[in-house]
Parts: sequence; C-alpha cells; structure tokens
Amino acid sequence: MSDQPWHKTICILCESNCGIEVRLEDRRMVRIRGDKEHKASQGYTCEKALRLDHYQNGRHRLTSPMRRKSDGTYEEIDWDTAISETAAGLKAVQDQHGGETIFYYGGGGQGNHLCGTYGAATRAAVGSRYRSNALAQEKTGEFWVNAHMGVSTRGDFANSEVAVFIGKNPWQSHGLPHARRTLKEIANDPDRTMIVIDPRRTETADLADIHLRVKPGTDVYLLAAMVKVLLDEDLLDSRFINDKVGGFDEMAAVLSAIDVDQYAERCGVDADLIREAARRIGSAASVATFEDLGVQMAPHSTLNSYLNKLLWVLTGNFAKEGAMVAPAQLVPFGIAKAGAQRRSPIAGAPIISGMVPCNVIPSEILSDAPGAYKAMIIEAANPLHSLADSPKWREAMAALEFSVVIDVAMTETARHADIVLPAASQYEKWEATFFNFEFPDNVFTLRKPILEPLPGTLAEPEIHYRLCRELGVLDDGMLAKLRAAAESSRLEFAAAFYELTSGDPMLGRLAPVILYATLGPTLPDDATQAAVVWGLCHQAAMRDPVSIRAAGIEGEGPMLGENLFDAVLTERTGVVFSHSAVEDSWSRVTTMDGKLNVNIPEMLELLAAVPPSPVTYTSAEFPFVLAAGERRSFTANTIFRDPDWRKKDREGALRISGADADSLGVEDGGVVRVTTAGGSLTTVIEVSDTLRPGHVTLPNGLGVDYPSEGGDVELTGVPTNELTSIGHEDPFAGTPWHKHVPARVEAV
Ligand SMILES: Nc1nc2c(c(=O)[nH]1)N[C@H]1C(S)=C(S)[C@@H](COP(=O)(O)OP(=O)(O)OC[C@H]3O[C@@H](n4cnc5c(=O)[nH]c(N)nc54)[C@H](O)[C@@H]3O)O[C@H]1N2
Ligand SMILES: Nc1nc2c(c(=O)[nH]1)N[C@H]1C(S)=C(S)[C@@H](COP(=O)(O)OP(=O)(O)OC[C@H]3O[C@@H](n4cnc5c(=O)[nH]c(N)nc54)[C@H](O)[C@@H]3O)O[C@H]1N2
Ligand code: SF4
Ligand SMILES: [Mo]
Repeated sequence: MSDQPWHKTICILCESNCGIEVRLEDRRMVRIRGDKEHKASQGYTCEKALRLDHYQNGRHRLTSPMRRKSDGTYEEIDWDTAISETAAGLKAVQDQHGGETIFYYGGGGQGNHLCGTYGAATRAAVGSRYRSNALAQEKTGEFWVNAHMGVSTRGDFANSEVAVFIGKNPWQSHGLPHARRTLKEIANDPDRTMIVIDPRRTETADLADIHLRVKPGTDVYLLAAMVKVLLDEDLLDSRFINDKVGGFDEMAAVLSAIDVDQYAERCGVDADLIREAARRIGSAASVATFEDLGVQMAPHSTLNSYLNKLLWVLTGNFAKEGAMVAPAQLVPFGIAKAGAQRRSPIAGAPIISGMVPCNVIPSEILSDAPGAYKAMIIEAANPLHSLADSPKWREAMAALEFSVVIDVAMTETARHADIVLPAASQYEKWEATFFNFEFPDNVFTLRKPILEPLPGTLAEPEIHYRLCRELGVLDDGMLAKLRAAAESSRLEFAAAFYELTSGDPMLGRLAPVILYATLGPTLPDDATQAAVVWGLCHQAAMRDPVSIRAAGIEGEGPMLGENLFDAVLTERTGVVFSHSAVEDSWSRVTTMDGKLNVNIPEMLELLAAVPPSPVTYTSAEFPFVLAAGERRSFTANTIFRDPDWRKKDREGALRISGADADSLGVEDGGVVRVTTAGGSLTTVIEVSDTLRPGHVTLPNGLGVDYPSEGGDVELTGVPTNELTSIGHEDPFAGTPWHKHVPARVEAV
C-alpha cells in the first residue's frame, strides 16, 4: 500500500474545493488526505472529503444511456442512438416552437464548471435563450444588489478585526479559506470580534463574541437597526463616504425614519446588544461580513443583502486589509449587469446574471401562453429534488415535449426525462471550478483525471461535441483548417481561431466544442477536455493583465494568455493566476463614477414599505417555522446518494427544542410527522438545545433514493422540497424562503 502513488485532485463537495491527495486501489479511493502543496487550501480539509469514494464508486453510477419507455420505465440504449434521439428530440421542438422554448438548467455543481461551458455550445446549436441554475434560488438577490451598488465582494476574514456572519454557519458550510482554522483564530484572539446573526446557536455562534439571536425571518429589522445606530452615533467613515460613496443622502433620508428600540423588539434582540454590535463594527480597523442562506432564503432576502452591504460601505470597509475586497476571477460572476432588465418570457420575472428565477420555471413550462418552455436540457443538477415544490416539478417535467438529463446517476430528475446520458465522474475527466475567491492571491485549479472513465460513460465535452455534430452546426472544412493550425503552433491556432470566429457570433458561442475538436487533440497529457480553458485564459488575460502579471505570469499580447494556460495545464496544485493589492478592488467597481452607490431606489422603496411588525407566516394550522435545508457535518447537497456516506445522523433528523419535543411527547430519536402547505412526511427527531421553541430544522440534500444491494430503491431522510411551495419567495428576485416554511409537527 505504502508504495502506491498519491494522486492530486480536489474535493468537489463545497465551494472551498480543497486540494486533496488520493490513493487508489483498483478504482476505489481508499485513502484521501489534504494536499499540503495546494496553493489555496494548503492541506486543509474537513471530514467530508474522506468519504468521496461514495460519490465515485456508489451503486448510483449509470453505465449506459437510458431511454424512457411509454410505461415510464427505462431501457438501456447505445450512445449513437442516444445522441441521435436527443438531437432529434431537441430539433423537433426547435422546429415546431422555436429554439427559445428549449430551457437549459444546471451546468455544474460545486466542483465541475467546465461541463456548463461546453453545454453553452449545445444551447447555441438549438437556439436556446433561457437558462438557470441553483444560484437563481439563493444568490441572485445579492447579485442584483451588487450590480446596482457596483461591486461583487468577498470578506478578507484572515485579517479582519471584526468578522460578521449573517445567516451563515461557516463551521459547517465553509466558504471561506480554511474556515474552521480561521474561525478559531478569530475566536481565540482577544483583539478580534466575531458577530453571528442566527436564530440557532450554531457551531459558529458558539465561537462568537456577540451572538445576535434574531427571531427567524426578522433580520431586516435587525440589520436596519444596526445601520441606524451607525448613523445616529456617527460611527460612519465620513471621509470615505464623501470621496467614495454615491447616494448617501437619499439612503440616509429613508433610514432616518427607523426607531432602533422598536426594531429591536421586532427582531427579538436586545437593543443594547444591537448597539454594542454596531459600535464594534463602527470602531474597528477592519470589518468583513458574509451573508448566506439564513437571510438569502428568508423573508426580505434581497433587502437583507442591501442592508448587509450598508454595514461595511458606510464604515469604509472596502478595498483595505481585513475588509471587503473584490478578487480578480478567471471567469467572473457574482454581479448582474445593470441596464435594461431582461425578463422571463411568460411571468416577466427579472433575469438576473442571465438566470431565470428558479421558482418561475415550472409555471413557464405549464403555461398555455406562447413562448412556454417545451423542452429541457438538464446537466449536473437535480432540480426536481433541489428546487422548491417537487410535486409541481414532476408535473412540469411530465408536460415537456422532450427532456434530457446529463448526470452520473439516475436522479429524481432523470427519472422524469426522455433520455438520460451518463457522464464520466469528476475524477474521470479534466474538470475545474470557477469558485475562485482567494485573496490577495487567487488560485485556479485544473484537475487531471485520476481514473479512466467508467465504461459506458462519456465526459460532457464529448457529449456536447457529438450533439453539436448531430445537430449539423459544425463545419468540417473549418474544423480541418483549425486543426491544421493547431498542429503547427498554438499562436498560429490563436490567429486562425480569431479570424474564423470573430465575425460570427454563432461560432463564438460554439467555440467550446470547436476548441475541443481542434485544439484539444494537440494538447499534451491527453488534455483534450481542457481545451475550453485555453479560451478562458485568453479572455482573462485581456480583461485583467495587471493582476495576472502581478501573479508572476509573463508575456506580451497573446503570450500572456498562452503562458497562463500553460501554467494551468501543467500545475496540479493550483496556479496563482492573479494577485491583487487591496486597492485594486476599486478597479473592479462598475459604476460610472467609480463610487459605491447606496441610492438604490428599489431597495429604498422596499425598506420604506417594511411593515411595522413582522409578517407572521405561521398560523394555528402551521405553528412552527421550519428551516428546510440546514448544512451539517454530513450533508453535501445531493452529490452523495449512498446514505452510508453519513458517519452520523444517517436519517438526517429534524432538530427540535426540548420544550417542543416535551409538549409533543416525543423523545430524542422518536418519529414525528411534518406537514406544510406543500406536503407531509415523517422523520426522526433530534432534541437540540441549539433551537428555540417554535423553530425546527431539517438537513439539505437528504431523501435521495439509492439502490440497495438487493437492487431495491431506498430513500433515506426527508426530501425537503416535497414540503416547500412555489409562491413562498422573495417578490423581488424570486428566491425561495426555504428557511422559513410554516409547518405542523405531530407525534406519530
Ligand atoms: N456541510 C455542507 N456544507 C455546504 C453545503 C452542504 O450541503 N453541506 N452546501 C454548500 C452550499 S450549496 C451553500 S449555498 C452553502 C450554504 O451555507 P449556509 O448558508 O451557511 O448554510 P445553512 O445551514 O443552509 O444556513 C445558514 C444558517 O442560517 C440560519 N438561519 C435560519 N433561519 C434564519 C433567519 O431567519 N435569519 C438568520 N440570520 N439566519 C437564519 C441557520 O440556522 C443556519 O445556521 O453551504 C455550502 N457548504
Ligand atoms: N429546501 C431546500 N432546497 C435547497 C437548498 C436548501 O437549503 N433547502 N439548498 C439549495 C442550494 S443552495 C443549492 S446550491 C442546490 C443544489 O442543488 P443542485 O444544483 O441540483 O445540485 P446538486 O445537489 O449539487 O446536484 C448536482 C448533480 O450533479 C450530478 N453530478 C455529479 N458529478 C457530475 C458530473 O461530473 N457530471 C454531471 N453531468 N453530473 C454530475 C449529481 O449526481 C447531482 O445529480 O440545492 C438547493 N435546494
Ligand atoms: S467539503 Fe468543502 S471544506 Fe470540506 S474538504 Fe471538501 S471542499 Fe474542503
Ligand atoms: Mo448553494
């Protein structure tokens, strides 16, 4: 064993994407450890990475394309049939209803974003115009605020004097570099302060200096009160505001109406504690904040994002050490384009950062109106399980004229598709994540496969190449010319590629598969599937040459992109592709005047309209607030299907306070029924003193089915979205309020 090599790759379970080393025995990942040489994670991992073999080698893996029969069961078909029937199914919808009725969902999870770039070519080939993914059920409200304020940021928590976590439990969910190490460092340093805003006493809250234990769903009152204290007590950075902030007076005029004591009562947090927290923020040398699902999936979500950002903008905590910064990204996202608002075809919902709000997709499928979606391409996502209202999604999938799912498993979504195409796993192909948020040195890791593809599977680049070919959009003559250029040199290829594609937007959109078919085969190390990264490196080099050079990548003109690509292609421990000084964050501000804009009329109107007392969503029928989807030590969206991956809490218990369990007469480990407006299911409970009476939580990502050794399909835990409903969502960005589902809990 000890002479077996360690293969370098990354953990695909959360956006931190820690570098790992893996030892293989045949195809099994038998030992996994943190990769000390990885430029970003430097050996850090959490307990989940060690369980990755359950993803790679579980019984869920598909080994043949599947076709749905008229009785709803599936039969295996060969790849040629699968590709031709998929192309024909999409073409038929395109011909009859127009390509804009073909909807694309997904494109990557936490660690696989190359598949979505190749998927863009198939979208172009069929004339698809509308798409979405999981970000449009969590982050689009924040992205919209970013666009109007002018910047997308991350917190420099490694150096912050004050760290603020708002509806975010990084001890479990990570999302900042070396999360647990960083949290402990902050907690152990008497000069630094951690402020946690969460109704539950989470693992992170236990480390906090100040825990603002807000009543679920009332953060808007708490955050607004904190901003008001900053205004009242002159805790602002006036110089920063004068020089660098636009629209202060308009914002302050609305905020001035707030009564801190009243708002404190509404959110259930002691007014003195709110003042203490605001004073700490207002007097610190540096403050970094992180808002996540606890506010983004709860009432007033977009407005909460705005208020969070006021906390650090008004105190001058931008573009300095320990504060909020804007890292250069290899593939930028996180900020919507301001300007004319694109809307979805039927509901007219705002399309933010190119994504249709997830909650309108089913009704835009089920609608009779012209323009309704008639087909779906779903890739590396499980919307029938992960989006609100699974029953409605089943209905919608059944109404589609054609659907194809590209996945490693026969997922809940796949079970409703016409064709299912089995993908090679993320350890069986070249892949990469675009979740690159390190600062000041940002790191991109292109992964090399550590295993051959499971027989019967194909990697997405090949799937999309075959689909585009079958759809007849690739010109063989042009491909031959490009291939010849690629064989002679990459610079010659670059010249030929830009000459052929620059005048033709369609070719630009097909570029990923064109690169795959032409440049791909000439790349060293059999890196054909990484061809699209060549284009991404060139785009990055044109967008941000300064930060790339500061990272030590050299070259003039196209050589900068070439050298960046070479580094990415050969380096297995991540490449520092950009280095930013803190002040460089200003160069990524997108407003016309270069200032951070706080006068966002839509947000100020919403703020002025916040009701005097919080809206109560609970009722006699549904007296509990259910947080449907909590991150725990053994949850990882739906990447794992095998319940044995979970070392503890196998069933994913409903957490409930002792007082509530007593009044239900149920003990720890007992079974209850949870009923909401959307559905009703049973679950075991875990009595937990981290919750207040009236508040219960279920983990995310459970309730996926898995074949038992005998072949029967078994379901473990609660699929939370059987309980959630469309309509219970942010009126602005359409993001669901999964943290605030009114529910009834009964003993069974
Ligand atoms: N272990 C693990 N880690 C993960 C994932 C995973 O599945 N498992 N998924 C990854 C993904 S996709 C994401 S988006 C992130 C999400 O990461 P987080 O947002 O940190 O995760 P959650 O546990 O869903 O929610 C955070 C907190 O919101 C709190 N909360 C509930 N209601 C309210 C409220 O009304 N107000 C406030 N202020 N807080 C509230 C909850 O108590 C919880 O502690 O995690 C990532 N990391
Ligand atoms: N009620 C409730 N619902 C939630 C949440 C919640 O807190 N509460 N959290 C939400 C959040 S924040 C998120 S991000 C979403 C996540 O939900 P989804 O975006 O649907 O993502 P995953 O669960 O990560 O599913 C990824 C899919 O990719 C497949 N896959 C894995 N590797 C590959 C590969 O290499 N190629 C292909 N083609 N497929 C692959 C997996 O089998 C899986 O089916 O869930 C959301 N849903
Ligand atoms: S789950 Fe996230 S934090 Fe844990 S090892 Fe994987 S990438 Fe790192
Ligand atoms: Mo997420």
